Amino acid sequence: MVTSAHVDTFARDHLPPPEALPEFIFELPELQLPGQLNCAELLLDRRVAEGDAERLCIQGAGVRWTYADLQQRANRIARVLVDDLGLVPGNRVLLRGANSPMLAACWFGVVKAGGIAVGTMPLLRAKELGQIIDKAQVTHALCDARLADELEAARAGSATLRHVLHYGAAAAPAGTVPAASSLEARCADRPPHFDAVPTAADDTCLIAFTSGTTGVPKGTMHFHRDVMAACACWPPHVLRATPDDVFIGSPPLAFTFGLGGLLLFPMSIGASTVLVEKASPDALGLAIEQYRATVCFTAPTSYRVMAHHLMAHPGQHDLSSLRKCVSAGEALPAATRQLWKQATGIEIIDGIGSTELLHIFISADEATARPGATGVPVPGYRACVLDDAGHPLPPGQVGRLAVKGPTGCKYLDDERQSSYVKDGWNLTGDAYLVDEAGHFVYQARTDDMIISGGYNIAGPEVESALLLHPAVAECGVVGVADEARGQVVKAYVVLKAGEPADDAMTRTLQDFVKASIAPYKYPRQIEFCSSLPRTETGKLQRFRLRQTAG
Ligand code: 3UK
Repeated sequence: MVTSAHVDTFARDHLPPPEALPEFIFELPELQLPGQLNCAELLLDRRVAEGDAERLCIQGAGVRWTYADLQQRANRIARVLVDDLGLVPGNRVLLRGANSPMLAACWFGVVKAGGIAVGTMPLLRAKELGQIIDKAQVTHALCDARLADELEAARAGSATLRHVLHYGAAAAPAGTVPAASSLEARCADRPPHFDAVPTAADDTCLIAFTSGTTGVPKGTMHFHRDVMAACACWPPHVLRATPDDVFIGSPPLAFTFGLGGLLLFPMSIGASTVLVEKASPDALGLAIEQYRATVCFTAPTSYRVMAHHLMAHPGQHDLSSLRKCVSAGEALPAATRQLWKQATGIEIIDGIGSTELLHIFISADEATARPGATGVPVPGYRACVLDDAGHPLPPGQVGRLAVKGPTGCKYLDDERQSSYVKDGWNLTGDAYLVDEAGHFVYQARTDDMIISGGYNIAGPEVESALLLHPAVAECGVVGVADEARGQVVKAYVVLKAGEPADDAMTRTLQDFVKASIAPYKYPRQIEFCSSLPRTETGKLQRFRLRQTAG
């Protein structure tokens, strides 16, 4: 008999009804998971029990923790949550902080105690935190002392959030938070033991809010089994890292790309991870060098900036420790793949994932990577391209990407479930085609397709063409309203330092695009700017470019 350990049944009560769920597939032998499991126990306690106690687990913020160190910290945090703050299994615990070892310990403490971790991006303000707290009915929060203010403002307006503890007060100005709310102080006299709550495989352990560029945030619920399924699919089949690898990267742990790549995946194989707070391309480059990191996760733009830097200042940085580089979050332009290979010799592993599916479901390893294509379905997943009526399209035709596998969309109490899931398929909102060789080729977000003079034009294809020009640092391409053509293609271009933003440059770039892709796709309008609007997870906010264009 499998029984839920959740005393607080909020998550189960707010799952989509069974008929609104996607189909789940568990065909791989490694996806035959037991009905009762706690993913924190499998990823942490089992490692310690099976001989990895003294192996290096997490570095960052001046610390080096073994698996046993992390376990003891997580256990003490679990004890404080349960004994001091009355946490019962199923309660939602908000986590707020930049990536750090302590944030990772909090995640494991919450999940071992049967709580549901609700990660939040550090830059969120009180209003956005308030939306998340209300939607997930958050009862507890663990927060970096330096980020206490906005959470305090959100708590003042919340009927559910009762308990907030802070960590890292030593790094914050004196008096920022009351001494009584120090998580470390409360942990100090706790026993370092805590038996993981024996949750059901389909008890929720995590609610990830989407980094969506528009609209009210959606909470995606993930079960303990989803975490183990994500660890069993892409990492061993595509990434193929080893226990000696040192993981590093920029995505926040509140973003499932970061949670998987920088915490769950390394721990699932007994490897180690580096959690750095500041992960701008410059800081990331320095950290790779400092920690001799071997596996890097970041967004395409970050690879582009790092590559330019490496080539402009040869010998200044030593990134020779790197072995594997993963790109996700948005499409990887062929120009960026090529640039990174020139700068480091490494073929990037591209992968498309989503918050709804937890992690990457289409990808290609170094050997099978093809410039301009994302890859093929990850073992464990199926994917196809459908027309608007939901029928599969033949190779070469552009339609909606549809995916199913062991993980899938489970929005928390949200009507948009029926837009993401149709006939058992997860519809990611991306326009794709499958080429003759079976590679999935990204076109655009379906709502970003530009229709100009009767032609369908994918903005990212025009961006990729522009990025190949040596004067272009970055760019974003959108459709803007036009009386004659419905829409015209407009490019926002950030030039490299010293390049002239004049009419001659406009014509040069237009001719350059016309020479490399179908001429009707060239940007009839080009506006030079100093930066592009991006989300905290590195995604270009095309809707903001469209607003600018009016
Ligand atoms: C886009 C990509 C082309 C695509 C994510 C890896 O990005 C992640 O999750 P989000 O919910 O966004 C999902 C959407 O982002 N996208 C992501 N990766 C690619 N487009 N090529 C790619 N390689 O529009 C997708 O629908 O923020 C990525 C792992 C976990 C994640 N949550």
